[in-house]
Amino acid sequence: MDAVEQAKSGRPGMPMGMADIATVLFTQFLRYDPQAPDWPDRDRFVVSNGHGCMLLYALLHLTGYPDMTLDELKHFRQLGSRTAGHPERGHASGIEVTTGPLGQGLANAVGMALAERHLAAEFGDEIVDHHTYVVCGDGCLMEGISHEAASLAGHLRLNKLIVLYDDNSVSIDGPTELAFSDDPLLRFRGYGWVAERIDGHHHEAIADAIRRAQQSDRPSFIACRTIIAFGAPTKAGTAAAHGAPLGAAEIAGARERLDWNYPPFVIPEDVRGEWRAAGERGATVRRAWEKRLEALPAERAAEFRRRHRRELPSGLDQAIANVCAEFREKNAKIATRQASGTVLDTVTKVVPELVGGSADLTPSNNTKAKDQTDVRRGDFSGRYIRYGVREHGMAAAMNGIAAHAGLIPYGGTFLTFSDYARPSIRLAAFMGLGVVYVMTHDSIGLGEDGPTHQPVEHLAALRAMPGLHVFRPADPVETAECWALALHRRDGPSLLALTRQSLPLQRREASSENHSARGAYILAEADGARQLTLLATGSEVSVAMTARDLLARDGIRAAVVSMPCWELFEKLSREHRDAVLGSAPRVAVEAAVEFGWDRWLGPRGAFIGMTGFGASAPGEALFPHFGITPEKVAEAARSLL
Ligand SMILES: Cc1ncc(C[n+]2csc(CCOP(=O)(O)OP(=O)(O)O)c2C)c(N)n1
Repeated sequence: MDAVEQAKSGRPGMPMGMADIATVLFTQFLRYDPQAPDWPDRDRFVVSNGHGCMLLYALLHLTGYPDMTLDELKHFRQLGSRTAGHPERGHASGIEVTTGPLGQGLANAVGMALAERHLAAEFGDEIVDHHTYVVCGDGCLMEGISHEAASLAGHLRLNKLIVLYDDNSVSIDGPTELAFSDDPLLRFRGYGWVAERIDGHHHEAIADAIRRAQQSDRPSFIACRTIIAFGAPTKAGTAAAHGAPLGAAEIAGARERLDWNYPPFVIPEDVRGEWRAAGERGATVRRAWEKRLEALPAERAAEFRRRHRRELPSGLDQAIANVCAEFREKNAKIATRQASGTVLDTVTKVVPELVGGSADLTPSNNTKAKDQTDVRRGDFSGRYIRYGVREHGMAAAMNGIAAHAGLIPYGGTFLTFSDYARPSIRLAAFMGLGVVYVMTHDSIGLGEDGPTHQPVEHLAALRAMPGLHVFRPADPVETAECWALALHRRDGPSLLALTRQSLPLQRREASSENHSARGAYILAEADGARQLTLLATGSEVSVAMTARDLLARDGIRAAVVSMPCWELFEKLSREHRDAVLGSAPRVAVEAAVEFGWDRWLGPRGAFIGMTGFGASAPGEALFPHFGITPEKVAEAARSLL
């Protein structure tokens, strides 16, 4: 309450209401070591109700995390402090994931608990055996994502997942009864969890419930009845305490009620000593774990360590080169989704930490490699996750898997449903997690499913997101290259937009260089001095190539630039970009809306693409219907000369 007061902003209610729960958890149960915060077999602790982050910061300080100094607490919510307004992964050790958008943390925790079970199946319980604890509030449970996450966790019986729900019946608008009359216990039991309600201010009751949860064969949901802003004389139990500093009088009253006679930011030595002792408990457990890791066969221990350093195995690049050679040899005329499936068949063999999945579109997304088996309740050794029709839950779980470390998650759906996953994609970008999205059916080219399924604004929307690499490969070889780039990118997410329909092979010449790594490159230079530059991505690269031929027949010299990844192209030097784009007028073609293309078109450019939603018809009929043809590109090009 003092830190919030000092910042003149923040949420004191949750930290005061959940302090008892957190105290029991951090002093009696949670396995952590502030001196080795990234110790792989630590318990994971996620604050899903991230607005209550001052609780986490206080715990990290009290238990002795070196980077969470008292000064950081005093600079809550100030520029450059580790104590941001919501917990941000990377700002301080002990912050497992960025939370704030309600419900995300709970869904991340499902991914963490899943990663734990999978790695335990692979490396043994001696090496991987930890719990995932989550605190969440009413808001997390009201959010739809909590349904997807809890339903998946219940289905898989992730019994080492323990949720402590801040059951305080208050949110921002007032008492939760204004908008919320679910019975969360019934709801979670319905998902296959064990659920109980306890007094969240009664230390023994909390400890007993956690003990029961640790023994459970199902995930556990513990509704802890609490009073928001516990101790505040007039604001406790009311929405007034949720989101604003309490004020001097209320704080003075709380000090009196809680019998706390110290000035702000003063922690008496005996209190600090007890907390530090709790923080030191974990060191012995961690050292014992390190001995067990050392006792593994050297090769297994090295593999475990490699994974946790987020280092790729050496065979990946050769595997990609082999797939590219195979595509060229066969002159593969296949859809890029199919090419992606072929790439996965190969790379999953050399990258054992790759765990795939799809939101119930496996046969369409081509996400399941030949030798992958399903992750199942009771047997987590498989490397393919059936996420069910839960795009948002899948994307959030993948964030949890990536944040957990030891595994690289990828997951598929239709590109149009990136909207259903977007809040979690944004958090992956924010946290710098190396998640890979396999998003197929990337344009009107998908055909008959019609405009609900045909993305038009999605590429623009995804490209607008800082930190996300959006790849739209033009053929099988580019698809393999883009996969290599996505896998090598261990500090941020990548999205592959892939076609349903077959495409001709564009990259026939053998080359050891990954052309897509430049983001955009000259696929076909003009025969002679360049008069025009045609820019295209994905399936429209072949449209541009045919347009180039049409123009050549009229003696017009055009180059085609394939642009599989704008974000990588932007990273090149200006000179390099200028050399690719040239100074001739440009025409861009992409079966999507124009939004964003102006930056590449220059003052004299033209765009061929979509201006509204698609239509239901075979894909081959839709391209001419919407005027996305070589003839239209050539016509636009001629008009610029
Ligand atoms: C997705 C999302 N929507 C809205 C908000 C804004 N918000 C922050 S806290 C909150 C109310 C949460 O209520 P509860 O979980 O009961 O928290 P408590 O009042 O108990 O602290 C809202 C709407 C948010 N952070 N995330």
